Formats: sequence, structure tokens, C-alpha cells
Amino acid sequence: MSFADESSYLSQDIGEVDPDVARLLRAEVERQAETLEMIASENFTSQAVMQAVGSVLTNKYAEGLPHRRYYGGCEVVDQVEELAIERAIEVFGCEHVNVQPHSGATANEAAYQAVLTPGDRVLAMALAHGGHLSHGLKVNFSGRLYEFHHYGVRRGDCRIDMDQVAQMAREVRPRLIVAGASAYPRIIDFPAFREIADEVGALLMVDMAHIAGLVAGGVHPSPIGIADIVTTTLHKSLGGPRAGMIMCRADLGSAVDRAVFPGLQGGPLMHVIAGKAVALGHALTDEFRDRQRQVVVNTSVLADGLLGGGVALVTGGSDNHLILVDLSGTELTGADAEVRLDRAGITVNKNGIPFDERPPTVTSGLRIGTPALTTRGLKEVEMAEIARIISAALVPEVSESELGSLRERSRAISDRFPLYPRLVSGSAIA
Ligand code: DSN
Repeated sequence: MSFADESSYLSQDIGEVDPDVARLLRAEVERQAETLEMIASENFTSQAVMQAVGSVLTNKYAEGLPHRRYYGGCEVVDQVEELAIERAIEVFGCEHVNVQPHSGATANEAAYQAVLTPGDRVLAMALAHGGHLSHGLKVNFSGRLYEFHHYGVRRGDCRIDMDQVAQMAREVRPRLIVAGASAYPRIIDFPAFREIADEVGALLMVDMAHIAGLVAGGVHPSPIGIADIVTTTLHKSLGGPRAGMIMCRADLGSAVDRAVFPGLQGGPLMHVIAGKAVALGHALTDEFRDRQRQVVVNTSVLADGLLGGGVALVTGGSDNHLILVDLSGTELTGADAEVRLDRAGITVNKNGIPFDERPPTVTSGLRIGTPALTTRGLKEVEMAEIARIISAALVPEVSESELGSLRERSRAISDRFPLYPRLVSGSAIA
């Protein structure tokens, strides 16, 4: 049997050869289409990115860098990776980029490995105040390999306390300071971090995974040219394939490249790198820039609507793509609220808030983001309606039947904004 045989599994559509997986793919398309996706780190990538990621490039080994590979037959994938590199440089204006990291956590791991020796001191934002597990959580590789110290936000306004950052930097004398967060609704002051890093002789790394799309779209200050190293994912606000990327100063380029391979990874995922090239191409368009502007507008309308509906927000609002609902003064936990919104047709995640008294599996917060729905086409009117739905779902005495009615209102919105309507109808993923 070979590709030429129609009855071989090699040439059959997934719907024919594996109905079980095909059914689940269809179920997931339906779930994504029929609910309102508001997990702040998620997005809907383009059909073209999915085509690249589902392409024959998955077959190719290409350890090394373009024109310096350890395998033959890399003349095509070299061009793919060069396109991704050129476009990343054009989008972000960086001096050097490595497009091979499989994920954001791997990008962070490689960035640390490029500039640190195990045991070195690092200053980063506490996970409990909005940071990330790869920023030094004790049970993560980062916290096990390096000596992390953590800054946080102020009790009063929940903004990053730059005085505390400066004071800790003077005390700890870190080799590296990390800025960047996964649950912080305000603009991060990169120049202030640079000043502190310079004062104590530290390198500065920014993990901009959450805000990369906003940075690319020119609606959030860029850390490029300020930080020594910038890591990101492609799949959050940037809307590309699930993957990571590292940008850095030219003189750190070879250390970063060596840390990615052979330091951490083997063969790069060339199909995903093709998807990165496509996504970075999208990021150069006016359509993309308009969408990023709309993400910020949508978040602001959502925040205003929630405040108007009596819902408290950490920092009282948002400058970016996400808000953090503060449930600390209520009986409702983040875990309960997540379930309620799920019943109301809105997908979010419970999230710890600064100074949370509930455990991380329960929490007193919800993180809500607008990139995915903005990609889908929702604007101010829909955000105002979603704010009303969320506010109603979080009322203490809401009943199951009320949640059912709210679900119908959510469905009425999602039905107006088709998802992937041009995927071939009847195929496994349409
Ligand atoms: N899991 C991502 C998030 O939700 O923010 C971070 O890696």
C-alpha cells in the first residue's frame, strides 16, 4: 500500500480514516463558533496560518539555522524561516530574532540560558500579582535553576510598584530583570524598568507574549530597543500559530541561537515556522493594525460596561486587551464565576488577583480578554451587550433559567459573526 492506493490510510481524509478524531475536531469548531471566547491569551488564527501549520513542512528535519543545517533538503525550509525572520524584523524593528522556540515558556527558558548561569539572581513579577510561571515559580524549571526574587503591585491601586522594583533591584543585585505579565491590565513602563536595570547593572528582558499584537499594531509601547531580550508567543493577541519567538540585541544573537539549539530544542517545527511567517505577514497589514486598535477600544467599552453593571475591576479598568474582575468583596469565587459564565455562553478563566485570600484553584478573580472576539469582528455594541450579560450572570441570586436566557443572548451574538465560514463545508474541520 502506498499514497497511490485509495484504500490506504495514507491518502484518506481524516473523516474517512479516523472518524473519532474527526468528530472531535468538528465538535471543537462548533464549540468555538457557538460560544463567546474571552480567554485573554486565546485568539482565532487565520485560515492561512492553519493551512501552513497543517502542511507538508511537518515532515522536515532542519536542525540549525538557514543555510547552516545538519540535514540535507533544507533549501525550501531555509526560505520559509528567512521569510519569518525578515517579517519579524519588519514588524517589530528588532536587531536579531530566533523564530524557532516551540512555545513562550521555551522561549523564556532559552532567553535565560543565553544570559544566565544556573544560580544567578533574577528579579521578576510574582505570579500571584499577574506574572507567569516561567518567571521563577518554585516548581517550574525557572525557579529551580535560578534564584528568582519577585516584585508585585501596590496594595492601593494594584499598579506595578516601580519604587519596590527599584528597591529590590538595589538589594538583590540581579543579573536579569524580567518585565511582562499574563494578567496585568495596564501599560508596563518599559523605560522605567530600563533605568532600574542600568542603575544596578542588570540585563532587561521583557516577556511581551500577551501584548505582542498590540505592540505590533502600534497601540501599546514597544519594549524593542529598550530591553536587551524580548520573548513572545505568536498565538495570543498576535493571532498566529501556537508558538514562541525571541528578539534581542545583535550582540546577544548567537548566545540566543545557541540556547535554542542545541541548548534546548532539537528539530524546529518548520510547519509552525511557516505559520509564523504567515502571521507576521498579516501583522504588516492595515487590517491587522485596525483590529489591534479595536481590541483596545473593545476592552475599554467592556470595562466601562462592567463597572456600570456594578462589577469591580482590578485597577478600575484596562489599557490593553484584558480586564481582571475583582470578586474579593463578594461571596462568589473565581471558580464559581467561571462556571456561571460558561453556562451563560462565555468562556473565561478564573484568575488570582493581587493579595487574593482564596487559593489558586478557587481565586477571587476572572480574567477576561477581547482579542479573540475582536478577531471575529465584534465591536463596541456587542461589547456593551456582553458587559450586560456578564454583569447579570455575576449577580448573587442568578437562577439557572436566567443563565439559560443569558446563554441565548450570547448565542445571538456569536451567530452574527461566523467563524471560519470558508473552510470546506463537510470536511473534518468545517
Ligand atoms: N497560559 C498563558 C495565559 O493564559 O496567559 C500564559 O502562558
